[in-house]
Amino acid sequence: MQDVSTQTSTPNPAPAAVPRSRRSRPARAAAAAGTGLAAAAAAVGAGELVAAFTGPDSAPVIAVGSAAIDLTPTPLKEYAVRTFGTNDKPVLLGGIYLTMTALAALAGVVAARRPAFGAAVFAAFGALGALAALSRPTAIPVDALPSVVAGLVGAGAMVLLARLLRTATTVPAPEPAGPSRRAVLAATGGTVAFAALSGFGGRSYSDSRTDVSAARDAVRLPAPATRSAPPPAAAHPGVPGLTSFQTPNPDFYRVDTALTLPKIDPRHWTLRLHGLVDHPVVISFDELLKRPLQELDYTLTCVSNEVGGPYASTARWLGVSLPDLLRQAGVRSGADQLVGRSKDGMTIGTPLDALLDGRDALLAVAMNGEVLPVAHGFPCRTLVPGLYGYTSATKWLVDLEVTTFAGYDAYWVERGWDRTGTVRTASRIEVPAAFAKVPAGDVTVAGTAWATHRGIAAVEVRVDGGPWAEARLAADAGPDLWRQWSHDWTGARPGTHRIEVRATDAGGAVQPEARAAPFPAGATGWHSTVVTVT
Ligand SMILES: Nc1nc2c(c(=O)[nH]1)N[C@H]1C(S)=C(S)[C@@H](COP(=O)(O)O)O[C@H]1N2
Ligand SMILES: [Mo]
Repeated sequence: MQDVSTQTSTPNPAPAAVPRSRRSRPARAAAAAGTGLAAAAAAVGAGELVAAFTGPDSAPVIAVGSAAIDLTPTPLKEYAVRTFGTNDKPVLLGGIYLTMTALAALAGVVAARRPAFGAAVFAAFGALGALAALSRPTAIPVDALPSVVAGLVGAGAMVLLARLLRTATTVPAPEPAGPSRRAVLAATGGTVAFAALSGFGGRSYSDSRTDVSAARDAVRLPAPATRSAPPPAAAHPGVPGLTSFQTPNPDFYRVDTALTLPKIDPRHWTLRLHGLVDHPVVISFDELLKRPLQELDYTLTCVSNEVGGPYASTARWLGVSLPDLLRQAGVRSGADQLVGRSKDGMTIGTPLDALLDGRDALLAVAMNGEVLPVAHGFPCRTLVPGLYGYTSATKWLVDLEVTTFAGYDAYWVERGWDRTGTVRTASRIEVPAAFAKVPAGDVTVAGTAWATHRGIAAVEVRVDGGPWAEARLAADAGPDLWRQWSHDWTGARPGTHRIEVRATDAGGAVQPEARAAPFPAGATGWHSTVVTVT
């Protein structure tokens, strides 16, 4: 190797065997990491582009995230729900992107010496994504394609950029290196531009292809065949700061495993009812709306709700009687489970006796006077009063199968959760807020209690472990709904105090004091709140 440097005063030209660089090690490492990141961006972008045609759930990051949700052990999932609440999905995706960023930077550094090794990292990424996509319950082979293409594009970009970088940093400075260095920059920039174009282009094309908002807007809801009186205004005690009795749709809690919301055009939707029935049924959305519609005011709750937690909301639902449809199909003797399947492959198993004992179970199509929002199951979901959502409230419903518990474990039961999911009696203090400062004297305490389908008979409050006092129950809107309450705590003295609450259901069962975690059958224990009286 000849020294073409103009700085001929350099006393010790580098030995020919050791490539010389004009740049420091950290700068070289940073440049190498940059090529890895650019290659990763190109991989993700290419994946998005292909997924625009194969479906948003087959995009590599979404596929890996969904597989992670399904594989997460229950304690970790509990922790995530407890810690991140409804933000668990952004946290999961953020974690995946962070991990990918770190690995991609590392791959870039490795590739600067051994391009093949860097490429192998991307091939592994692609293989992981493909496996994840194929592991989805609704997967078809083509779902692996976005990850395969992402892996190939990532590996190809990595090799290309790594080779360019190597030429740029190992040939003697400065003459031949100048153009090479510019070439690295140009190639990296081009890769990033490709990533942005394919990524954002693919995503927006995919969004426009799967958008169902126009189809949803076009749905005309027929008037209910049977109307029910709205809950009385007095169902809310009128205490400021207390949860509203009806939950507006945007405030309704949302719990599901869907990283991308299933988008279903009702014109192409059918519901199949089959299995252990005499007459299987296939029904279109239009046919569904032609059946008598009924209203149901109902408080839906989640088994993952902690004592005092927020995963309960109330809406006026509109839908078709599910028990009527089951009777029409003719449930065969021996069957004891109805499994609902969603567009995204979720399975929810409901005890048939709860569906056939006379309660108002629905195939719901509307919520608070509005067509079901996409996040809450558009175009159709089930609701069965008295059962937690995970055993009764299949969103994006496409299939109902009459079967047995002995023969089939639904998604959450497979993961160890109770197969019945009867809602446990719960009560919470909302006013005063936790750690609030309140003036001494008379303090209004208020909150919400539920034992859906059984109903609430009493709520009691006590302060600092003193005697229980019966709270004032607001007007009863029916057993399928929560019951709000208030209580006058008189003569509150300055200092820190602990208020506790417990409810009694209409069957006379007092809420147990013993604390239990949500897993496997719902949390138990009394809610308490600490306040400072000033
Ligand atoms: N398809 C589908 N349906 C689902 C779920 C889900 O993950 N996927 N989660 C269930 C659970 S655990 C609950 S508590 C309710 C929540 O309904 P919401 O999000 O409308 O409040 O939906 C149920 N139906
Ligand atoms: Mo839930």
